[in-house]
Amino acid sequence: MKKLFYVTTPIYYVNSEPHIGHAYTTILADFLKRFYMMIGYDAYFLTGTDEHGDKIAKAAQENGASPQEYTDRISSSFKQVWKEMDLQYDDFIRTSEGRHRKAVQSILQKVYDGGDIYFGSYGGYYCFGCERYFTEKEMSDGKCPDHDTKLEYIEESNYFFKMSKYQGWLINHIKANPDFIRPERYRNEVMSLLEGEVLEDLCISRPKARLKWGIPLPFDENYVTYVWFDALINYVSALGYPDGDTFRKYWPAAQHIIAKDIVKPHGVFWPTMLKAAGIEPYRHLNVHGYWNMEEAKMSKSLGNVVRPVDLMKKFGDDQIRYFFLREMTFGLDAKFSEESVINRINYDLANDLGNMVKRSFNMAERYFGGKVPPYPQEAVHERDILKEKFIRALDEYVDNTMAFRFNSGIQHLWEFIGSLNKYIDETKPWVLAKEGKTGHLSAVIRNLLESCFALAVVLSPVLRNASVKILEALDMAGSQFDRMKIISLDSLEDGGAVRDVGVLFPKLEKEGLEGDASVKKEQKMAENDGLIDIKEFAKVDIRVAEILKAARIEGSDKLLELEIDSGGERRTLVAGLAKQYDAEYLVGKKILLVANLKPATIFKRTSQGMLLAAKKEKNDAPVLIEIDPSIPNGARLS
Ligand code: ME8
Repeated sequence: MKKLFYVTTPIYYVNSEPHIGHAYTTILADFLKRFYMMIGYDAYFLTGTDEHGDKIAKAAQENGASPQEYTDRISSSFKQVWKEMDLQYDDFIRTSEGRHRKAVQSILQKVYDGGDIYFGSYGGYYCFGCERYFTEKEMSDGKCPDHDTKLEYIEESNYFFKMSKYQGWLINHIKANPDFIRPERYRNEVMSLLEGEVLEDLCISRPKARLKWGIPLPFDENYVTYVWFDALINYVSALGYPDGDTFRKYWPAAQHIIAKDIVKPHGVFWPTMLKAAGIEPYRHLNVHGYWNMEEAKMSKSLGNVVRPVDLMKKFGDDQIRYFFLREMTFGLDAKFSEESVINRINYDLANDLGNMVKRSFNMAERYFGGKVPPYPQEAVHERDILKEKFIRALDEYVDNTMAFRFNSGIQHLWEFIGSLNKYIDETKPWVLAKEGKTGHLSAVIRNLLESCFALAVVLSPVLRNASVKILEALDMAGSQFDRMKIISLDSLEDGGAVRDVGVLFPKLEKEGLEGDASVKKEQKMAENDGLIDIKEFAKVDIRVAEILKAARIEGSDKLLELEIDSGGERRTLVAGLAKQYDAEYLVGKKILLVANLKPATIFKRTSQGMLLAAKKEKNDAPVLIEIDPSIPNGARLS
């Protein structure tokens, strides 16, 4: 039997049109579904819309429509956007559907019958944007930290779920399953909510006198269900809870994806609700950071919204998927700008991958008349070297993707692409051709074509179009991922077709590096031994950042843990500066950060980048390179 994978996005509120934050999470889920299917799983992908509650009722009223008319309209615009972006969910759940209402009422009744719901009265500070009460500890200056609006004190009689009863169970469950909530920072966030104090019970109803738009409580018609208690149940109602086959099949493999805004409902409310209803917990809660636009969190209320379809039309489907997966470190915030999209397209896609493929195909055309050359036995060791590199890259890609470290996974494939470009530079096929070394030339071109094929297969969940183009040009469209076959780098037929692959990723500022020009350029680069091209330098993303906090790391006399602001994004760095700098001295300093360095784990901390320091002699203490404080955080070295 196939292994199973069930991925969900949050169900989005229908009080506004979809924006790129929604698109990001939904693209991730679509990518994961395709990825898991590629590696042989039976995968299921759910998304949908969250349609009840104060917020939606108010939005409908403002739009002069009934809640149902209004939610029909916005819900279908979500569906339309996902269709235009070709995001292939298996089901789309709407909380106003009958199948959902039935499941919510059945869970409420079960929990009520189990004695975990009671009637009482409560007064507390409420955010209408989040539709939940805030504890003193969670609010800032009497305001909601997410919406920056004043919290309102509300007191009324309602039904309560005994969440506190399951607090101890949840703490133990998280301890026993350390990756239940990941990445670690969000597990810590939930643990600090759980371990600090006794959880307040959850108010799960709203009086109908105040709000009609909701699911009536099965045991009291005068109340509707609190929107979060209703919404979270979508993850099981869509599968046909309690006795649907789809529920039985996929629920044990459930993985939720959310952003950091809704950690508490998913990390605390939901698992305790499941426990009280006698349903096993989900497998993983995967939490990503925010895309920030121009220093501010992108949100409906702030109005700086980018339409996902426009973005895709402007830059291309593969390009946007690649950008989203590659640019954000899962769990951390990232900055969205057209400039960073263009950089990824020009450097990673056009230069690294696009040129490598183009050069390989052009050389197959030029030297072998557009046919796959045979593999001469005398050059077998070169294939073995590439095979080893590819196996390492593929394993890292698979492992990191399964652990939700998408950028690291993809980066490993790009390292392999880098080694293919280097292979061309070092073997210099144009020289082999001139010197008549046909056997070696044939091996080099065959290795390159085999590598292009293998990359096209493994990258198909990300680069849906380019992947097909490469496979079609090799007459291999429809090729399945078969690890053994792919890693053999021996999948093509001698004499098979190598057609023109076209320009896979046009550069956005045309610099024309095609055909003969690219070969000439490579020759020139190879002659300039030791020197790097400006574009290679530009791959290193060096930014100005500010040190916000600094502390010594216990157990090390060299290391400091720093918290830095790299322009609307916070990161942790581990730096070997403790011997020469006091932690306090560093706070407020502006430094240079290598922002696109692979994260490294040092003393159990994940260091997300490297700061630049200089030393004259090898054994000198490094001196921090400090930057003029007037340069804004996030400014890139250029
Ligand atoms: O919270 N960056 O719905 P919602 C990245 N209905 N992702 C973002 C983002 C940003 N700037 N802004 C939004 C709700 N998102 C509830 C969920 S689930 C049972 C109920 C994404 O429309 C991200 O996935 O406000 C975030 O968690 C979600 O949209 C919130 O969507």
